[in-house]
Amino acid sequence: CMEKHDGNEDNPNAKTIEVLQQMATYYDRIGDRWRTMAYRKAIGALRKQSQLVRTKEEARAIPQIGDSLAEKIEEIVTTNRLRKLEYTKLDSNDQVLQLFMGIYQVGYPTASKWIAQGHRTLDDLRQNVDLNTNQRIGLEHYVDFQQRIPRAEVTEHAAIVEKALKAADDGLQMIVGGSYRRGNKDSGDIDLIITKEGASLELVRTLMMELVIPALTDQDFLKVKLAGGEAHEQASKWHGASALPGAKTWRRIDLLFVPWAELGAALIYFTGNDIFNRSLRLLASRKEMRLNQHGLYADVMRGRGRERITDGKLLEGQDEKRIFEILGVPYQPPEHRKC
Ligand code: DCP
Ligand code: MG
Ligand code: MN
Repeated sequence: CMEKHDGNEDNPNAKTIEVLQQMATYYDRIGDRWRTMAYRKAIGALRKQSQLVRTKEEARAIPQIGDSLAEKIEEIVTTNRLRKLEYTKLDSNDQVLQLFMGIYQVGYPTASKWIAQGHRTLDDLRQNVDLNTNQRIGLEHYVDFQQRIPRAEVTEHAAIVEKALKAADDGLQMIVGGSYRRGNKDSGDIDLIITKEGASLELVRTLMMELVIPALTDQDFLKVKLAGGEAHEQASKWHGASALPGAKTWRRIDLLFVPWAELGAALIYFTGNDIFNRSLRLLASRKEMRLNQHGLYADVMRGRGRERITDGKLLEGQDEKRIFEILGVPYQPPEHRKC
């Protein structure tokens, strides 16, 4: 990944970093943003050390590392393992947590609340919890949404959408993004990036919301809307479920509305993977630039607390390759964008 450009492969703290990374991944998965951040900061700081950090005192001397992480670092170096990580893997509540978090839009707070209320199975939830509409749909289609979608089926869904796009407006264009664009043999959902040459977001959204989505719903391809469409911050997406004609299995589908001027930045964002995106953004910020799904910007003004005051000057939004070029990174084809 991008980290390779930092030349840190032979770090003396490689083992410690590996263990801490597993903890960070765990906390990230359960949605504990605070601990995830603390671990990531510590990992970042350890990467910069030229010596092995052995004791908690040595670790504590590094500003980004607090007491509790310092103790864990000493434990890893002296015992070559971390008990906390092993307990974490064995924790049976964690398995229920994972089961519940597999429901569409159910995150750590909701899942852990249900566990605290004594629920342990999907049937418990069905019978005893007052679920909202999306949670109910997510639960009804739990098995569907958990299944990987074979690449060939993603292609078929995309072809149906493409046909509806052309019928609504000849100029509408579609690119299959996400794991499919990275060349994966199966995907968790179907990510379709939709744009039109020269068009604003407003135009793409109007065509989609007024023509394409109603048509695809009428022909019974789109089954249900889960999010998107109207409210301002959701204006550029439509999340829902689709099924091939005659098929019983519903698939998760994300339609992403993109103005022509932002296509390159949107392609990078929606191709991922998410870790690749994070490392590319970090690289941009190190070069005093900012990358998001709308574009690459320079001269971002920041206040005293590093908070952003202005977006800065747009350097590039339209051309995906040009964004890599300005960042000074060799162009990575989508198949290489896995970290
Ligand atoms: N994305 C991101 N950060 C997130 C969520 C998404 O950068 N927190 C970007 C990168 C993803 C892309 O959006 O590749 C699509 O998101 P998906 O959740 O659909 O993930 P993938 O398509 O990569 O994988 P999957 O096969 O599980 O759908
Ligand atoms: Mg996807
Ligand atoms: Mn998606």
